[in-house]
Amino acid sequence: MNVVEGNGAKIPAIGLGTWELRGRACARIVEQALRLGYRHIDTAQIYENEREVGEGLRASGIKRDDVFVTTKVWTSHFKPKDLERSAKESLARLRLTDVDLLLLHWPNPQVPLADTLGALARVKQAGLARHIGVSNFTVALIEEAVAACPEPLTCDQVEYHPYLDQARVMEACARHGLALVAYSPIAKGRIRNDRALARIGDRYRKTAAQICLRWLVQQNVSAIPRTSRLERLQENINVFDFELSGEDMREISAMGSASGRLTDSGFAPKWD
Ligand code: 1BO
Repeated sequence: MNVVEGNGAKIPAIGLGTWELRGRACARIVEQALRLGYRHIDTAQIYENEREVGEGLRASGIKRDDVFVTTKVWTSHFKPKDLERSAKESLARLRLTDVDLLLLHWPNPQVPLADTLGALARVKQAGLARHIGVSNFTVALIEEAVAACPEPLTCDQVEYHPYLDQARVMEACARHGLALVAYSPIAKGRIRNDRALARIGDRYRKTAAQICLRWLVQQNVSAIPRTSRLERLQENINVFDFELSGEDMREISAMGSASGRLTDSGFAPKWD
């Protein structure tokens, strides 16, 4: 299996993102993904689907230890007295005794970061999470988190695709041995209509989405495309039988800009 390493963790290079998947449809696609060969499922408290992710996992018949499961603590549970309880609630919904990776979902300036990271490290030490990390952290926050966390951090999970330049975050991750995990890796579906990527795809007999995912994998990034469609599940994981040339890699990287973000972070806590 192709994996991306982050401070001791081996994260499968392609996973299934479950943001905005709910109910039966979520359980079914998780089950189908695992049956197709996916070994990495990403959920979060705020997605309100941890229960269904656990159902899909059990229905697939794949052994728990063969699947890399990530969940994320929402910002309203960042006070040390809340964090462990909230992690245990996630495990109860998933019906698991631990997760492979537990992330702080979004920076929360209202709680001192060192306090939250101390609590996150204790959750790991208690055996509830095999690895811990962060999500949506900027370069400055990665530096602060690495210095403050009593346990090694495994990754920063951020929005990343060809339209969004994340070079500085990638450099910060590499400096500290963190993996970068990309959410919205096909830019909420926009990549599927990208003419430049489709043109590159013609040369490799691959779709624009596969070119995009391959571009991420070749940068040693783990990508978690979301889909609720079986044919797209198949398409998204079929990216390990070809290699993009250096020239194509550079052409795709040149498409990105600092203003390419698509995620509305309006609901996340505000900095003063
Ligand atoms: C609110 C969800 C952003 C990606 O996890």
